[in-house]
Amino acid sequence: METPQQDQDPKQDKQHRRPVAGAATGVIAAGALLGVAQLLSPFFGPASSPLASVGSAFIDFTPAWLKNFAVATFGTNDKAVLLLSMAVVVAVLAAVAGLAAQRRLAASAALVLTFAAIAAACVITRAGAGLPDLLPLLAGTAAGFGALSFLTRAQAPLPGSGAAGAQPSAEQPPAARPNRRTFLVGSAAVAGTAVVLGLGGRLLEAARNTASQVREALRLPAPRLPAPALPAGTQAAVAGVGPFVTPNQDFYRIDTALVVPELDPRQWSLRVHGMVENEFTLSFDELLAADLVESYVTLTCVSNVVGGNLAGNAKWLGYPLREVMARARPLEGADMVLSTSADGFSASTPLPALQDGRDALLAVGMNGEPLPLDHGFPVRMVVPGLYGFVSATKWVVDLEVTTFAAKEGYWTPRGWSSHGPIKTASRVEVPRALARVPAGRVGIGGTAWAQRRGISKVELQLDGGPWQQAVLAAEASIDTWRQWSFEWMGATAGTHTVRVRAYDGAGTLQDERQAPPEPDGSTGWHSITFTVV
Ligand SMILES: Nc1nc2c(c(=O)[nH]1)N[C@H]1C(S)=C(S)[C@@H](COP(=O)(O)O)O[C@H]1N2
Ligand SMILES: [Mo]
Repeated sequence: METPQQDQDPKQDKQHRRPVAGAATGVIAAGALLGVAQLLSPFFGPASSPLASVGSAFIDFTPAWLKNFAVATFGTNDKAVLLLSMAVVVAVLAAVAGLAAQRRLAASAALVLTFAAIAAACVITRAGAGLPDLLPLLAGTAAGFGALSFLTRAQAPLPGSGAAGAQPSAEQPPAARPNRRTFLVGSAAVAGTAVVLGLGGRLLEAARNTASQVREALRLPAPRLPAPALPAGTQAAVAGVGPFVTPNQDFYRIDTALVVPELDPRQWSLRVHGMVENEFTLSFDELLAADLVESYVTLTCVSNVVGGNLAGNAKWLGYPLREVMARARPLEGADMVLSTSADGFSASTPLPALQDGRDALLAVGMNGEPLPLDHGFPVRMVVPGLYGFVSATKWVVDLEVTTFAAKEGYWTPRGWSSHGPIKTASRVEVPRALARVPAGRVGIGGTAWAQRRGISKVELQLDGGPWQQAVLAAEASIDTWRQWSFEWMGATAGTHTVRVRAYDGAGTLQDERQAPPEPDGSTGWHSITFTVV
């Protein structure tokens, strides 16, 4: 065995390396924990993945200002940013546990157990989670702690009683060469195993993803009532304005689901209950066998800022919610339908919006194909005229007829409104902000929307001059957005500002006052600056 020769000399670099080794040990052990959990979680429910559940719980605690900041700053990349931040936090906590282990394994064990307990609380409070969902975390924690103590021992001799602290002293010699090799080889082995287990878990997960397999094979029935053909000229006459119908892969995605729910339609059912005369459940087959209709509806997110792109227009295929309500027969006094998704999100939709004849749908199809998984497969709600957070529940499994006084949707206790009618909005899409365009004729164009009311006029203002009327593209319906354009003939060199405003179908002018998205949708007139060269 190695014996202390001197306090400093050859071991000094070793001493300097120790904190790094401790931190690395913690990070590698966390990798082992996550790798084992990842390998096992495909055999349990979606909540059993500790990272996913911790992230989801974090999202659930996100207040309006933070959600708004995240969406405004990162847009639809908000989840990637969250995952990256989580990775950093996990690495830091793991490094702390690794450093603690160098001093006292017991202290580190207490830390690891605390982290595991917090993760367990996140797992078990997820929608649809049960006790077995804790098993991947438990097994992972055991493996992670095993790796931590093994690699800590391999780094250096532990202080004998634990009381001596980490600093090598004359009585507690620092590690010598053989241990160092054990440590490096052990670290590589544990890290490699963790990566293999994690990747194996991913493959297993993909293999067990019946939702995407069933979706691939699914043929949707033809609608009893197809959408009327789009009128000619819904696309604005200038190049560069987005497509009138948003392709599925370009459709904005906003939700609280860190991991997209994978629902097997054969197991899916919708429970309709609450203040109704007739409670019932609907299976996917029953839904497909019903009289489906098709409708173009523009969805909008309440988090959209002035000029933002959290809006999309699609042709939806679905079963009218008015038929669902007619079968349920709501009781006197009910004024809200709380729709809940498989992952626990919920939306409060005014009951009249589901009964007044608009195309409020239990949608199964989007632009001619089954709903993409991340847009709610197999079934979601689509309600014209209401922001998504109070109407467009994806992966919907439960409709409770109730009252606004009795129940709240997901975002309401987090600082957002209980109601969310869509506000009139308009934006400039071409020229792009800060674009440089050639002098002469400049095509200006964009989109405006006021679902349920329609758009009757769009005006624009160049460099603070008089308001001029834009050319409106054809209107598909009052529930879809409407494009507009304007040819500026004599554009002169220099920097210019264009500002836009819309009037809804009743002739009401869009609100000029600048307001942020929370609590019930942004307002203000969009303007951009561009340069003619
Ligand atoms: N299950 C579930 N459904 C949800 C949400 C969610 O977080 N979870 N977000 C809602 C919000 S805020 C919006 S704007 C729309 C967006 O639908 P999309 O992602 O298909 O564009 O979905 C709604 N439905
Ligand atoms: Mo939203």
